Formats: sequence, structure tokens, C-alpha cells
Amino acid sequence: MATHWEEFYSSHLPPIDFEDNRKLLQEFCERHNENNEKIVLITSGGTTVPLEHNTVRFVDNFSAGTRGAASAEYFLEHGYVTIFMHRLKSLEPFTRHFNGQKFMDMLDLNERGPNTTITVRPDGVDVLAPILSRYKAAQDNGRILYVNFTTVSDYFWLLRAVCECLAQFGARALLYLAAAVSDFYVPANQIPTHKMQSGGGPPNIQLQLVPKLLAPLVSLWVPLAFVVSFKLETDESILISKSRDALNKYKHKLVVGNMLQTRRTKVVFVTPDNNYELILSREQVHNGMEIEEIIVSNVVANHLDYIKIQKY
Ligand code: 9Z3
Repeated sequence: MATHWEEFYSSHLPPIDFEDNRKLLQEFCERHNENNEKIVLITSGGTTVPLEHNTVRFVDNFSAGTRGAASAEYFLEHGYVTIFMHRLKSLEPFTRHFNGQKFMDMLDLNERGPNTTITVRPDGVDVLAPILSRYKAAQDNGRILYVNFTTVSDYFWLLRAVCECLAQFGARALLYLAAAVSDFYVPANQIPTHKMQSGGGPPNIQLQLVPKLLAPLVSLWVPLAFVVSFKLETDESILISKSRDALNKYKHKLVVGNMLQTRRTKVVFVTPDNNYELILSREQVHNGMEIEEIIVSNVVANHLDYIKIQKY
């Protein structure tokens, strides 16, 4: 069992695209650090826990990556260079607005053989234009880098590699750890190579605890960065105490607590000094406002205060 993070890395291989991602990250971070930019790492979506090496079955969780994808758009608006580290096929900034049939429904098809054209409907232009404009600004200026993970082990490798690149930013780095990372996994040396067969009878699957990466992340990897973690609960009576426990244990800057059931309209900020709630009113929800807009502006305000203190 790898309850210690170093043991985890020594007993789990990096993902196959790891070196490619590392190069992309290094290039991205060096370029933006030279310009003295503020940078945010957003982790988003859920990790999987494979039950076989040639994975047919895996343990997953509910997160679609809405929080992370929406937050990325707001951080870009606040002028942050953004690393969007997300679960493959989870929601992504900008494209999230056009999931499912929405995109097709905005288009008109004019079939004229080789002269066929596709146009955006006028009401579609109103929706698409402002989002496309922000997307192009981020993309064309190289202000966002997308890297993805699937398993909890991929996530671990990628997170450490990102931190190695972020350390050079000192206090200008903000880590916004919104991914729903599995607390439990089956170590690589305890899963079969091939698909489990029902002929072998009911499988006996023993989950182990994953090591808590926040510990080395805060104390060793990015000691000057402003680290924000999220705490998810389903029982309101323990939300604040659990969030504060995490803050006391890892000594980072902020825990954003949220309940599974109400996470779209209410969160609690737990800081070393106090707790306060951010709540979307019914009217704000009705007007299409997203809670990530206020979460991000509050996190940014806290980060800017922190940068000022570090300078003096
Ligand atoms: C969160 O609590 C996120 O806010 C959500 C966002 C996953 C609830 P959606 O993707 O949901 O918008 O649907 N993320 C952290 C979850 C987590 O695994 N936290 C760990 C814990 O609670 C600590 S880092 O123990």
C-alpha cells in the first residue's frame, strides 16, 4: 500500500504522454514567467480508478468539470494565464456552452451540391460571438494550456510536473484544486492485466487510501504559491469542520467548502482567520449568473492581497 506519496510515484508508471506534456508545460511557464504574469492552475473533473490494467472497468465519480471549466473563463477575464488540467472528455472552458445539440441547432445548412454553405443563425450569433471572441483571445495569445488526465495515477504525475513548472512564479502562482480526486484506489500491483472474468466468481476488490498530495505540494513543491483546495461533503453538519481540518493540516491559504446538493448556488470560504459564505440569489440564478464568477473574484482578491504581503 502506497500511503506515502513517494512510494506512490515509485510504484506507478507515468502516463504515456507524460514527457510531451512536461515539455509543453515547461515552455508555457517559461514564456509567461518572463513576462511576470500571474498564473493559475485549475484542476477539473474526476479521476478514475482502474480495476484492470487493460481497463474495461473502473471506479469513477460524478464530477462533470463544470466548476473548473467555468472558473477558467473567469480567471482569464481577470488576466491570469491559465493551465487547465482536466479529466479527458470532461467540460472545457468556452466549448462547455455548446454541449449536446446546442451547437448544431445554431447552424443552418444550405445544401447546394458543391456550393453547400453552413451559416450561424442570427440568434446563434448573439450567443456564439461573445464566447468565440473570448476563446480566440485566450487561444491566439497563448494564454491557456490544456493538459488532461484520466486515472488518479495520471493526475498525480501531472500535478507534480505542473508544480515543478509553477515554482518559478513564486507568489504569482495560484493553485485552484477543484478536481474531484479519488480518496481510494487499487494499487497497480494488485490489479489483473486482463479483463476480470465472471467465471472466476464474484471479485474481491480491496480499495486502499491514496496518499494526500496536498502535503508535499504545499510544503515542498510550491511553497510560495497561493493554494486553494475544495472540500466536498454531503452532510452539511461536517462541512466547515472538515474544511478547517484540511486548512490546519496542510497550512495552505483557503479551503472552499461545498455540498454536493447545493454546490451551484452556495459555497463557504474557510480561511485561516474566518469563514464566510458566498450565495447566489434566486434572481442572480434567474439571470444566468454562475457562482464561479463570484468564487473567482473573491479568490483573486485574496491572492492579490497575498502577493502584496509577500513583496514587503
Ligand atoms: C469540489 O468540491 C468541486 O467543487 C466539485 C465541482 C467537484 C464539487 P462539478 O465538477 O463539481 O462542477 O460538478 N472539488 C473537490 C472535491 C474533492 O475531491 N475534494 C477532496 C475532499 O473533499 C479534497 S481535495 O476530500
